Amino acid sequence: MKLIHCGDIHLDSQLTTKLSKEKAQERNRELWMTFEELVAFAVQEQVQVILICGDLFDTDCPANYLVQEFFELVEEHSQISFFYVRGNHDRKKFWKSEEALPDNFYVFKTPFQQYKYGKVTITGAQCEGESLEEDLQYLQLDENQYNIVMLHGMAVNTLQQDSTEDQIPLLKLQNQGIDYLALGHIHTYEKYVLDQRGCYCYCGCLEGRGFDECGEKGFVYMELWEDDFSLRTQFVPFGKRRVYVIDVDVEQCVSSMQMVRRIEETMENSMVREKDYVRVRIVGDLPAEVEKNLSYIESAFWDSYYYFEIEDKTQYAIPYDAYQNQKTLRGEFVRLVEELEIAEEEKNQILRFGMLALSGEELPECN
Ligand SMILES: [Mn+2]
Repeated sequence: MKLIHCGDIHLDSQLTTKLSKEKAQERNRELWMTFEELVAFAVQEQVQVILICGDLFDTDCPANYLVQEFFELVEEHSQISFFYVRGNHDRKKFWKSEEALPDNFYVFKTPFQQYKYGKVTITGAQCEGESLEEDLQYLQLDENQYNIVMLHGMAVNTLQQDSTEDQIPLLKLQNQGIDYLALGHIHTYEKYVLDQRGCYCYCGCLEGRGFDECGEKGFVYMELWEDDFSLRTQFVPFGKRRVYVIDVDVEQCVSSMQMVRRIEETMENSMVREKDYVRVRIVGDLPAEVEKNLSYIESAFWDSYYYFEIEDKTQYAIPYDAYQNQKTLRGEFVRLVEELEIAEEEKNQILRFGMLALSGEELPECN
């Protein structure tokens, strides 16, 4: 039997913090198209079951047309069974009545409701705040079955009282007969041992949408042999675009133009493709008088990538020692700032602007 474990598709995302309205719309269509492609992959590989582990939609109230398209896609593929648990982003049901759901779309109306699929049992529950721990009393698995459990939330060893996240108490899921705990919520693929019998796995999201979702995203392709319950899983990188954060050391650069050149060199030797999201983090120590124009640097790359931004992590290297005994205005200023009880980063900014002012330079815009 072949299955796909996916989740965190986040259809109908805002995406406007980084992208223009038009691009955000385009990207939202891409999120949908990638999901369609996942279903096409399932057809091609003769997958029988698709597990969707929450956050199918980014919102409690997704656009009608998307809900319609989703159900149409499900109905068009009656040979595939779709199982779905809701996540923290799509906590509410996006259907009007359970009777109207497609026959091959399965939801868990009561905690840990079970569906039998030959020797395979698929069970799941919605993680809604504190309820999961109580709901665990309803988890009763037949150890002669291959047991897949679907949940959405943060797997923890001990429950944190002050956490606002949906927490999955891992220790209480051990030795319950679980073979594969299919999880959603963490946007990166991760797979671990649960107990002597089973494993737990986050499939990650299907597409990166922001800089907290770097690298390869995709889904888990599962092949299960029902005669001996052996399982082979494989993470399948998917999605149209990838998100990268790349550090570029600009320490020896004395101008913005040199920084651009340095970034170009780094990008040429990277895996980044034109269609990707890129954040270049410039790092290194710079002397105070270096000309550094972030918007100039950024604009040099705007047309080369789907999205490009610069994050400035450079430090102005102030040679404190050199000013230690200097009886000059500069010496006095450096010593004064050095003694201030403020964050190093703030000191650094003050020193830079001060040194620039003392050399008669015009001050760049400061926040
Ligand atoms: Mn989530």
